Amino acid sequence: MNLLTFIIITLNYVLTIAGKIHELNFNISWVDTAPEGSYTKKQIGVNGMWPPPEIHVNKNDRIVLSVTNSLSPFDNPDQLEDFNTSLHFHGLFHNITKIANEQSIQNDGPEMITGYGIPYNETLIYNFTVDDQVGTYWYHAHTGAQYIDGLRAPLVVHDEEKEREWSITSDRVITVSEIYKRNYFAVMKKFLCRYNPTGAEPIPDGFLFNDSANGTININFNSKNLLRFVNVGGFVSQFIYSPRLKFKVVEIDGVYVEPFGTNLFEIGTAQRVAVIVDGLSEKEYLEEIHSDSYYGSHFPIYQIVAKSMLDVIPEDLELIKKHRFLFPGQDNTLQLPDPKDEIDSDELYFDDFMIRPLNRIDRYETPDKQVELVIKMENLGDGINYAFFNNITYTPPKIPSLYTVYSSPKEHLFNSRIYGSNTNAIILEHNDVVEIVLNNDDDNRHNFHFHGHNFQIIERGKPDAGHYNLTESFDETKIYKNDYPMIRDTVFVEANSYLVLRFVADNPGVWFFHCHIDFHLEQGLAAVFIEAPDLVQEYDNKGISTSMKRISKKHSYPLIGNAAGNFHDWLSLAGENTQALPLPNGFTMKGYIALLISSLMCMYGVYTIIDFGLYVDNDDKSEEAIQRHSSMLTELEALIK
Ligand SMILES: [Cu+2]
Repeated sequence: MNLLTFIIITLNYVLTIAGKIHELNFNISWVDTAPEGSYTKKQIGVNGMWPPPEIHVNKNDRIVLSVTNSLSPFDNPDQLEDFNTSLHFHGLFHNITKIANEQSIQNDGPEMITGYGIPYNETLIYNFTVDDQVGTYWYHAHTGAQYIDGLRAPLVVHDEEKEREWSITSDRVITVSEIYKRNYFAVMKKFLCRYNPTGAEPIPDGFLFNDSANGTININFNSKNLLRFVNVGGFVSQFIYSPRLKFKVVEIDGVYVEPFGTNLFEIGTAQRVAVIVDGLSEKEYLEEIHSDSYYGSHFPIYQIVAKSMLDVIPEDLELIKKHRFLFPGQDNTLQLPDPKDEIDSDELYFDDFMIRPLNRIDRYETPDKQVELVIKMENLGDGINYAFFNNITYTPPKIPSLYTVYSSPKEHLFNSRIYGSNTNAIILEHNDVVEIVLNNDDDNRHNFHFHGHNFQIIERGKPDAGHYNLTESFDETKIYKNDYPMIRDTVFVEANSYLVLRFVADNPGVWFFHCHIDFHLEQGLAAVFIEAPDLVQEYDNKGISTSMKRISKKHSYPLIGNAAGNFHDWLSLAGENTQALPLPNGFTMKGYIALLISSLMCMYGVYTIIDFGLYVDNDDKSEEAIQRHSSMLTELEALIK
């Protein structure tokens, strides 16, 4: 090899590893949309378009994304005040320990965890590489429940090698979600209030498939179609059912799995399932449509809503939506048939527990640290129904937790106190094997997501299985169901049951762990893992980004201190944000007074009834009146006896 060839090959290699830089500008504003056709809704779009654009990059590429908040009340009369916004890149790790990658935890994005939100009329720059992660991801706002108004879209990291190996002829993303006719702030106002004491989740007005009411997936003869399903919704889980063409599942949450065939799979909020669908040959197609199949010439896909998650089901809410695969020459205006057999979503089941990752990773053995999180939903003194981990409902700190790590003196870094008493802050040592045990005392399913990590699913109880016995994990004779557990980044715990997850704390950072049912997150079902904060200081050492520094200066946002914003006395949490007081135990003074007044009113009412009943008109001397009085007296005497 001559020198020139060597240089070209080396340069090529370096460039491939370094990846391409994608410079993107997102101007975030209200857009008029009509996804279901029959009504219009103001949704949050990007550069005047809704849905926001899909982002497609390759392995090792860098994304430099400039985001401007233009959510103005002038464009949406229902918006009464300025709002922040933010973006989170769901499933990406932002690993700072690979120095050449120049990563920062700040790019993870959730407001008050890794930074402040972006105020109106301000611009923040996200700058990160996707590193060696590949597969199907998505991005969404991480400010309140904002993304249910449409600020969410797929983010795909292509793996050319794999796509070649699969010999795919098309590669598409399909989103599913729910839609509310009202904006998220109106939905949340009604949800989180004392007049909704049971915490009943808002019932969606409809369900979308690829952001419209009806979907068509064009499919060619002899094709191999990679379809990346993403549930970009904020609430319900959905089943995807194709009775005729089979799905071959190849990737789940950015993790390649041992391929398997199925006609049905479930996809909870934030989860991704990538499948390959083989287009038939023309001959097979003709045989199919001329067979005596119930479906005739149709190749339907049904989108089935998990109705058990809805507290009320309005009569006009369509819970099974019909879409289709369309072969060349077919008519997509023909009426699709209902599923052949009646479908009850309560009876559908798709078990992701026994799915095997393609790269088998042995189960992480005995944990170095076990974290139990007991889930419950309960009302606090303000009458609102909140969600709790270990009796604490996540209440955002006054300083983003990452800034607390950046600014803390070394001696306090590993003291969970500085991250607040109301944030469920959990400190992890570098490279510990960590086990999270979720014991769910609530009679709802919850769908948990961990930022910055995937986890192994070690155990999952069936509904109503009760708590997991914590000592089991340290029992060396314990027999596990799976030696190569499923790995993903978002997973369900069943109602009144348990879930056991394990991961290695090899990604220093400040990572949010929360229910991805957005309403439950807003109720406070969240914790923050402070992982190897010493290494965060060491590797993420450029500090707060220039664009955030500019915003903070203009808006006087504090950048140093503990959760309460204190930096003279780091252990003082005076002035921190805390949850509402508990409901009072028994009667308050106000209650006693109300009880006394209502008792008096009640006694007065009884008195007037008796008085009226025993009223005798002494002036009425008629025969009938005398008769009536004497029979009343007889009845009264009998009663007294
Ligand atoms: Cu939940």
